[in-house]
Amino acid sequence: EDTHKQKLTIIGAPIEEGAGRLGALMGPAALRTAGLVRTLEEFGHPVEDRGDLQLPPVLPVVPAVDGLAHHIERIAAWSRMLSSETYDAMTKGTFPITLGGDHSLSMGSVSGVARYCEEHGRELFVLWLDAHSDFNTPATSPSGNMHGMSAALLCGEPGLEGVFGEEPRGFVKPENLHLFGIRSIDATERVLLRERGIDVVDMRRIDEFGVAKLMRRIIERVQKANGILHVSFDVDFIDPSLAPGVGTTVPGGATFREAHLVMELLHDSGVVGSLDVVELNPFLDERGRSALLLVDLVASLFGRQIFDKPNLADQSAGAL
Ligand code: 6HN
Ligand code: MN
Ligand code: MN
Ligand code: MN
Repeated sequence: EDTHKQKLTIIGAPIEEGAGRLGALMGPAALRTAGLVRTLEEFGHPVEDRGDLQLPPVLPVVPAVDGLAHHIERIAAWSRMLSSETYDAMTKGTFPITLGGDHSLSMGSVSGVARYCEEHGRELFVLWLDAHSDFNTPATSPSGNMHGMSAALLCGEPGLEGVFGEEPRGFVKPENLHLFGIRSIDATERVLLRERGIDVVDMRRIDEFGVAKLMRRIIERVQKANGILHVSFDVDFIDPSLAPGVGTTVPGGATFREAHLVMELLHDSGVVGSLDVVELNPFLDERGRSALLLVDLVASLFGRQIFDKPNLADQSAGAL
């Protein structure tokens, strides 16, 4: 899908219980204050803002887990709600943008996208832009914080079945998950990532080969399969010197241009079908700079260009 004039559905998910520090619940509000909706409209997209969802008064009953999973009933309620929201948005032919809120929301948002893809015979790929691999389970997590478990849940790792219970859910094939920008992996995650053969594009690889080559490889896979790419954007993908508004900063993140280039390449590819913007914690931000940078990056994903894109068909020196 060319994301060009596609209708966008904004889904606010003020969820913070999946993280170790409070404050991410203010994320959707800060992104709106920073001009997210206005910016998307500037690029010609009709926007339907569904506002912020709220937890239902009665939470689902979740059987006890083997290990540690803080606030699993609340995460389960969010996941079930968000899964039907993104599923519904895609079924209506729109592009869902889920605003967080901590990264546990992707359990729901991506699950809904996966359900849609499965029903429509489209192959789903996921680009997980993050400092962390989010591949813990209750049995392996050192913190018990569920924002560190969302990628594992989506790939069907055991121990998190209670999040959806009998409710419909979708899955991501481990071979279609691309972690990108990674620089913090728990020892237990490392084992699981290797066992499952997950593609981990860590910062070392980005340093050596550059964003463009590494992104094209992923984009070409999606294009060849006529697939749909979901982008899950964790603020801590970006270097903390540029985006301090997040609870889990790790030094050595993407630079300003690396982050923009990822978004520009994604825009030009036309394969992106849905987006999460997660982990913005306005309580930790400095004068809104992380929120403003995120809005700017989203603008690049939806078509903002500095001037020209290079002609890939002709890479002779003159053409570059
Ligand atoms: N995130 N691996 C750590 C944990 O507690 O499991 C950090 C997780 C961070 C999660 O950034 O979305
Ligand atoms: Mn476009
Ligand atoms: Mn994350
Ligand atoms: Mn992270």
